[in-house]
Amino acid sequence: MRTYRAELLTVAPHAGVFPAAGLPEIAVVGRSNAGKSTLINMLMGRRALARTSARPGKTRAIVFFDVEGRFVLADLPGYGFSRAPKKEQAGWRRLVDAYLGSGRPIAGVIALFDIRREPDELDRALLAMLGRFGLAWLPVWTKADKLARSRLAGRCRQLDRLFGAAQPGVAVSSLGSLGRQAVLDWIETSSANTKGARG
Ligand SMILES: Nc1nc2c(ncn2[C@@H]2O[C@H](COP(=O)(O)OP(=O)(O)OP(=O)(O)O)[C@@H](O)[C@H]2O)c(=O)[nH]1
Ligand SMILES: [Mg+2]
Repeated sequence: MRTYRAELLTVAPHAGVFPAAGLPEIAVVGRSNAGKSTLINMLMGRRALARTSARPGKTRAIVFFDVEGRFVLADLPGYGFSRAPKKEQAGWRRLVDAYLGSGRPIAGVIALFDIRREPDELDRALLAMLGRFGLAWLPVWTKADKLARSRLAGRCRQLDRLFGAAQPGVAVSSLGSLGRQAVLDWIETSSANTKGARG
């Protein structure tokens, strides 16, 4: 399996400390605990590049990774952490709005959803936000290993209908490499089609 040379650039709790924009960026978004940090590790073929946690709400900042000087992965904080106070949820929105609307060269957004969950109003609000900023997004159904094999294809079709994305979603599991190559291909194509801020 190909692994990637990726390194931590910046942990940014607010827009004032975003790294200088340069390379095309791929943002990873989703509910708290959906598996964003785990997916980044799986894609990069690295065990502990991005910090993961069984406790939701771990990542409260945007974590930027440089991947081989070719593109940037941005691990966005999760939404919908039910015990987070209102003030913190407002903080989430401000940070994510600032990032998505920053005019940085965002090549695409990987939107993660737990394959077992039904979409709710928070998911719809996120998708509305992506639409508002005109960003291309790839749906990714996480934790596919939690579902019986026989139900996988049917569930993916059902989620495709429910989310109504421009393209079918990719089922992934961190226990193996299910979906890994499809997501990597999407990243490579999206970032190749986006000019970085420095041209
Ligand atoms: N079985 C299984 N567990 C997974 C998978 N992906 C993530 N998990 C588990 O789900 C939990 C949350 O994963 P994280 O990657 O930390 O989730 P996150 O979206 O980054 O969470 P926040 O940073 O809190 O927003 C961890 O206990 C992971 O081990 C998967 O594909 N299969
Ligand atoms: Mg995380």
